[in-house]
Amino acid sequence: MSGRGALIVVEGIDRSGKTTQCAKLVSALLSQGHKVEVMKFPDRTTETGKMIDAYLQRDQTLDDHVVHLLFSANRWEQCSNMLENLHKGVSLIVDRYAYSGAAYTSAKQGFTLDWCKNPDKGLPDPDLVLFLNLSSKEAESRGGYGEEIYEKVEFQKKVHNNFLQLKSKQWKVIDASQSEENVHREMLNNVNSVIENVKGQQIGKLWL
Ligand code: NYM
Repeated sequence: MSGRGALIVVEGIDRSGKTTQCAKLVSALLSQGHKVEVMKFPDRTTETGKMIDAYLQRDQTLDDHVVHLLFSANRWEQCSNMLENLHKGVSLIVDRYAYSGAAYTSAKQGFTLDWCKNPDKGLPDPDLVLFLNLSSKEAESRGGYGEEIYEKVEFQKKVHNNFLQLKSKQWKVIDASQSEENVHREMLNNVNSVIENVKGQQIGKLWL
């Protein structure tokens, strides 16, 4: 049956397994015959993405408000492309989205969750958010964090709490401490039912 694609977002703190699971999800969906594409935010290939990348790698200092707005702009750049794909019946698996934007910036001093959500209001609203739930301690034990700017256990703990405050009815919290295969199966089951259910539904606007 034809119909629009589903917008599926995968969120979690650093090292919760998002990127591995997105790849497994896409290949499973493709082999089931679905039209599907994977996307990742930040998209480091665009002009805003290059500025974000330089900031994350500590090559460039930027005001925290500016960084936040760059991350949001980096998503808005893809908005029309995302809507076009969804209307064509392509489902999108998105590795991080506006929830990361709000959860990371609001872990910084002087930022409220409410302020952080504002620039992303009106983006396409996900049909499903798969939150890979892992404690910051457990995430750190997975081989340690890298060199990027937010990769510190205390900061990740705040980010984790912020994510949980953003939970809404489209969210499914997945225990990411399970085996890779179990996490995959749980994600795939949720995605399969959402792809079927959204076909006749309109695409909503995030946080509006
Ligand atoms: N990040 C990601 C933000 O701070 N705000 C955002 O809006 C997004 C999408 O960028 N530590 C942070 C989370 C990560 C870092 O992401 C880079 P990744 O998935 O490691 O490339």
